[in-house]
Amino acid sequence: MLTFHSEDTKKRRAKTELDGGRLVTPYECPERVDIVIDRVRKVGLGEIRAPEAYGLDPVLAVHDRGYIAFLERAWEEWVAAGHTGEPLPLAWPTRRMDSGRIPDNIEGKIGYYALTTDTSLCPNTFAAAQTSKDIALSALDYVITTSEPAFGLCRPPGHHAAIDQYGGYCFFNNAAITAQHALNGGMRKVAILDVDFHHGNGTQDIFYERDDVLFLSLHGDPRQEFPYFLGFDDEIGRGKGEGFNVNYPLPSGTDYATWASALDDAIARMKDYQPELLIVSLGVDTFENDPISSFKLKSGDYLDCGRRLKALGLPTLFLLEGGYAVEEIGINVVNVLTGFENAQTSGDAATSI
Ligand code: 6XA
Ligand code: ZN
Repeated sequence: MLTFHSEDTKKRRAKTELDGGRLVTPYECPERVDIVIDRVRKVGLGEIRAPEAYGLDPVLAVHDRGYIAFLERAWEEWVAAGHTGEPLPLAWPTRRMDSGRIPDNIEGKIGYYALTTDTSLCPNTFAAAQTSKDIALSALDYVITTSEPAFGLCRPPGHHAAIDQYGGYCFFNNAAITAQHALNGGMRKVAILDVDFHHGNGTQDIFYERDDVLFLSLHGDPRQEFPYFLGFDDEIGRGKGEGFNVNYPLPSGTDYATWASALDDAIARMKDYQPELLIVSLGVDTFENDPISSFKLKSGDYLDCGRRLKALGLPTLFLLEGGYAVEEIGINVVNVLTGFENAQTSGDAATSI
């Protein structure tokens, strides 16, 4: 399987994340990329290619123009205002505070466009987000041209990024950008399967009223887990999109047997939908030793996950999302990909290892 990768994704190197009331070194760190690419090389997954540049049009096809303009200038504006630390939001248009106005002050703008306090802005964040989506789009074009699967080693991740909000380490929604790009290129139906530990609230937001993208997400129950306010199973889409948004909130401590039965349900729904393309938001923070999550998947389980996905027989694009047990992230990501590669097209997909 081809991997699309660029060292430029490592140019975002934030120093701070607000976690448990303290400023810590961010879990979503550039070293994640090194660990994954080392594993891709070690197992000989396949050729590693650099991305092409796609510009901002595919981003503006799913994100708000004002939001993208804000992200492009935010760090410069923050520094020009005399600040020396990394920006975290301070005030939001929360319930009963939403006048619909966007502040002029950069601190106010950050509150307007931020979803969470965990994600600091820093130099090169916009450049890294651009490279991340170029990786995703290059991998998409390869999948469309060849019908072969591909892996986009995206960083920063994307699935929390909503139409006009960043957070949860995400700025551009890579899965949504590629799905929309595929539709604009002539496809009629795309499925996005989000297997990251956290609910893909951003992807849900972007396609919530649409029937040309089936979005399915397996994740920690939002009553207990970030992002807390979306990801419930009664969020099924709205209007034309009703029935095309499927959430599987799962309890803390979920093991592979429970997780895989939700995956099988998602696979059955995708079969019924008959998409022309499968995009997998591939987070491996479902791993038992992940530092910020609470599922109990083991490294070998990711091979089986890949095998089950292969049974769909669809052109498939894998895009990296979360996963922070940095020693094992490479093994776990690449296990999904090799499990997929090595499976028969049909037949043995449900066999456990
Ligand atoms: C709060 C948790 C952020 C989760 C980011 C993630 N700091 N999303 O992995 O998939
Ligand atoms: Zn996650």
